[in-house]
Amino acid sequence: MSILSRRDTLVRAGQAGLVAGAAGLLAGCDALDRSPRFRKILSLGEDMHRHSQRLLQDRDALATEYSSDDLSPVFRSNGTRLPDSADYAAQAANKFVDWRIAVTGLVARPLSLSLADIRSGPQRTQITRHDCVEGWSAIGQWTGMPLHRVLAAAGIRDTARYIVFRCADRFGDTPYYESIDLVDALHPQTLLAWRLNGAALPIANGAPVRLRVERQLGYKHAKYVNAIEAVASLGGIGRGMGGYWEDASNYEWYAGI
Ligand SMILES: Nc1nc2c(c(=O)[nH]1)N[C@H]1C(S)=C(S)[C@@H](COP(=O)(O)O)O[C@H]1N2
Ligand SMILES: [Mo]
Repeated sequence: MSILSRRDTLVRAGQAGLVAGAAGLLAGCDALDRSPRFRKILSLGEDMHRHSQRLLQDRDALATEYSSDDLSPVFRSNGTRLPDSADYAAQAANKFVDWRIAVTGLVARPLSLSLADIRSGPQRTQITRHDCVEGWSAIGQWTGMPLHRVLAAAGIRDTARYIVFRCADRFGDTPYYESIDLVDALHPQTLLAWRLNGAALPIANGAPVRLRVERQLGYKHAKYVNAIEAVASLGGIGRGMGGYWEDASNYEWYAGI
C-alpha cells in the first residue's frame, strides 16, 4: 500500500466526515436551515473549508525544478562541514557501510535502514534551488529515496503528526535535529538524498544521507541523518521548538519558500 494512497484515503475520510457531520446537523433541522443566520454560519464553514483546501493544495505543489544548464558550478556547504566525532570519522573511513538510520516512534514496523537499503528501491532525481536564510542560494541535482516510501514501509500510525530527523553532528553539546509535518513528509520531492550532482553525497553536504524538503529553507534540510522518528508532538524533543535553530535562535519552525 502506498502511503500516498493512504493519505488520499485520509483526506477523503476527512471530507466524508465533514459531509456526514453536516448531514447529521441538518437532519430534521428544516426550520433552522431556513434561518438566514444559520445559513450564514453554514456558508462561513464552507469558506473556511475552501480556504484550508487551498492552503493544503499550495503545500502540495511541487517546488520548481531546473535543468542541468542551471546547476551551480559548486554547491557550497553551510553549518557543519565535518561532524566532529571519532564514530563519524570511522564510518566515513569505512564508506558508511555500517551507517544505519533507525526509523522508530509511531510506526507499526520499526526499521534500521542501511545505506544500501536507501540506495535500492524507488529513487527520485530532481534539480532544485536551495535557499539559506543567510542569503545565498545554490542549484543542485539530488537523488534519493522519497521519504513517503520509508514511512509506508514502516507503517506510520494515524496518531503521527510530525517526522523528526536526528543528525550525527553537534553544536557544542547540542545535537542538530529537525522536524517536518506530514504534508511535507509525504510530498513527492521530499527525499532521503544520498547523491548530489551525480556523485556520492560529499561529507560537507551531509554524507551519507541528508533530507531534502524542497518547499522550505536550507536549515530544515537535515544533514548526517541517523534516526527518523514519527511523533504526535514536538514537546520534549530538544527545547520543544522542532529543530536546532528553532530552539537556539527562534527560527520559524515552518520555513516555507
Ligand atoms: N546536521 C546538520 N544539518 C544541517 C546544518 C547543520 O549544520 N547540521 N545546516 C543547515 C543549513 S543552515 C543549511 S543552509 C543547509 C546547508 O546544506 P549544505 O551544507 O549542503 O549547503 O544544511 C542544513 N542542515
Ligand atoms: Mo542555512
